[in-house]
Amino acid sequence: MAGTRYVRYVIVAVFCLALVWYINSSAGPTTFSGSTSQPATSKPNAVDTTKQASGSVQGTTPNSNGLPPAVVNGPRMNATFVTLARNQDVWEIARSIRQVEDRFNRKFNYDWVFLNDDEFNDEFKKVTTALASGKTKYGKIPKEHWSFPDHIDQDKAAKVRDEMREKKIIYGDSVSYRHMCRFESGFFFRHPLMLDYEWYWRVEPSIELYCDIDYDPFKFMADNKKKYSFVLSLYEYVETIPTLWNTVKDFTAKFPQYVAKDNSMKFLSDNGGVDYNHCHFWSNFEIANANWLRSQAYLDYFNHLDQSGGFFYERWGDAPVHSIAAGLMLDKSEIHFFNDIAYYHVPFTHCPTGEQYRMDHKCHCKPEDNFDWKGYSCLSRFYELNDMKKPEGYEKEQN
Ligand SMILES: Nc1nc2c(ncn2[C@@H]2O[C@H](COP(=O)(O)OP(=O)(O)O)[C@@H](O)[C@H]2O)c(=O)[nH]1
Ligand SMILES: *[C@@H]1O[C@H](CO)[C@@H](O)[C@H](O)[C@H]1NC(C)=O
Ligand SMILES: [Mg+2]
Repeated sequence: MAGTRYVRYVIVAVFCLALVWYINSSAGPTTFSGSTSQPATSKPNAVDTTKQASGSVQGTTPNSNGLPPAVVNGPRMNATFVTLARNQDVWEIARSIRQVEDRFNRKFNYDWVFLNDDEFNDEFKKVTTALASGKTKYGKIPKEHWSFPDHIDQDKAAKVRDEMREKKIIYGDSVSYRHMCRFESGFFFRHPLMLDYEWYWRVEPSIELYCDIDYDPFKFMADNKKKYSFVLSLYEYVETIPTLWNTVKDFTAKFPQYVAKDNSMKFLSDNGGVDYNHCHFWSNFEIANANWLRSQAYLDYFNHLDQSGGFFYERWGDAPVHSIAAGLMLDKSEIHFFNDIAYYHVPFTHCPTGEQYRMDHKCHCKPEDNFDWKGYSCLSRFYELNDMKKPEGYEKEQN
């Protein structure tokens, strides 16, 4: 035992001496100029940045070894990013755009539509246009899409907000949050700027993307006949939607022709549709087909819900509204789970299960943060409904 310890001391001492010699022998102070990514053992001091910038460096030749193209070639889909935001969200959305561009869009350059109930200011436009690689467009939401419909009883709505404030229900006392949820449920896809596109990818402020996306998810959706997609799913706060399911049942009784034969009822209900289990796709991320939302079926659905007043007499979120529509009116094969889009929106993370997978896609999320298999996630139901095999190691991520 004592012998091996002695040998270890000698090795450590020799290593330290070698390190000191190496540091002393490298000419000049050690600088870490960010642009090169050489292994730590090769000396960066040979790079003269003043010459490099001048453009005609002696002995410099283009790399003809076939580096991959900087931008992905091939067709683009008729698609856009869409963000609803206020002027004061500018730095939060700036972070989101940076991440989406770094991980995906710098290679694809899709457009970006920004919508607001107010006029966007110059700073917002300047910052977001500078960060986005595609065309940026800014739209003001028409008043009718962001206000109380005539049939809403204002006193009744105000009383509900007071009650919800007392009960400390999240956003329960907010008028603007209700307008936002109603707008995202029934109007954003009908904004004039959105009519130019078939596909959209919704992005909110302060989200994160954790893995490279090296292919085009819009094209994937089109090629595989998908209409709606998600990355996180969970249970809705029941206090915000007490009568939503009954209102949906009235709708399907009135319009049975809109219910898909091979639907995802098993994701939404544990007793064949009698009760809602509150599972929904988290709609702050969505890649979906806007023409589906513009279909008569979806518009009839939205109008039916809107007439009931639940956006104001309760606090219906666009997540359960979209999810129930997708779950009942789409074929279950038309809904896609994007396992490869690692994502964060406070407070939940989708970090793909499996180390090899995360390495291959250059992910930087913390595996323990993955919400997929936790008790409050609905992803298992989606897997079971669609006979999908859960990834290896998922059991270890359940707690
Ligand atoms: N223009 C505008 N956007 C809003 C308003 N309220 C929320 N949003 C946007 O609507 C989305 C959802 O709002 P957020 O505060 O993130 O809600 P949460 O994700 O449910 O906590 C985000 O993209 C916000 O920027 C509003 O009053 N005006
Ligand atoms: C894109 O899709 C929208 C909605 O379907 C359509 O109106 C528009 O003409 C399409 N644009 C192109 C270039 O195909
Ligand atoms: Mg949000």
